[in-house]
Amino acid sequence: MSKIPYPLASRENHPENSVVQVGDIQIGGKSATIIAGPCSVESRDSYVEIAIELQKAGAQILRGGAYKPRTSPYSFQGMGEEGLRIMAEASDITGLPTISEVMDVETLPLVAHYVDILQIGARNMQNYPLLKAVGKTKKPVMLKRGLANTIEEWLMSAEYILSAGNPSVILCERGIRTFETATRFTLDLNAVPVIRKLSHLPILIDPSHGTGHSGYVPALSRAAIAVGADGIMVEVHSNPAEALSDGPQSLTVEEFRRLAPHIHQLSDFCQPFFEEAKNARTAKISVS
Ligand SMILES: [Mn+2]
Repeated sequence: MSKIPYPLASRENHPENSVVQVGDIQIGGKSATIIAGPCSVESRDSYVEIAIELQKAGAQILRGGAYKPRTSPYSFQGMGEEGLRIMAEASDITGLPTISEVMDVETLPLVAHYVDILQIGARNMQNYPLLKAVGKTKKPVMLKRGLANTIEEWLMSAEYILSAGNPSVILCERGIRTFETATRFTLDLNAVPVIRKLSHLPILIDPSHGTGHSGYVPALSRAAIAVGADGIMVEVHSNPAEALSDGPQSLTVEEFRRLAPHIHQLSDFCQPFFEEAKNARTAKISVS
């Protein structure tokens, strides 16, 4: 047995890529997954309306925040259970699964009741009681990388969820804090090939939080697919200027409509490159 500190998350002990199944969607399968939606659920009508538009435009999973970890206690904190109920209704109407952030152990049963994928936000990446608690559920978990955490710390956090009995973990790189201030965070695209080498878990990229500027999101979305990510999660708002959270980094619906087909085309184009890399890697592991 190896001395790897994250035996369940490591590729060495699990050479094949893991695929997380959510309804008809395979995250970590052959084609890239697009998760899209507003940062926060703001009202029933606005959310249902954008969900229908996103579904038509090629989104496969709907995002939305109901419990929001905001830097300021005076900022909009989310709609809470009402927001989750709205997401469930949008899911019924569009047929798309949903993802929303769970902020604490206390509200976990509620979030797990309404949504299909539980998101652990960057600020909670090392909230160990919460990681253990989502590890005991049967819902897929998307684990965002902390904004000042190493890849090893991130995989250790994934290990908490896996070791609690939940095999359905998806990683999401969302930018780390560096000296650079031109963008909100520095999107660490290095993390994709590094995770591919170290782990079998699927990895997505969040270029919205990673850059903080909607104008940079399409380029980094395409880069995410070219570097081998299993998909992207992007923020989209029907009127970004009026958004209650993260408006500056939110695409308009029209911008998303232009981006989504490029992601699917790029994914098809890039697939053979990663297939080859995966075979090489698997062979190498089996001889060592
Ligand atoms: Mn946001």
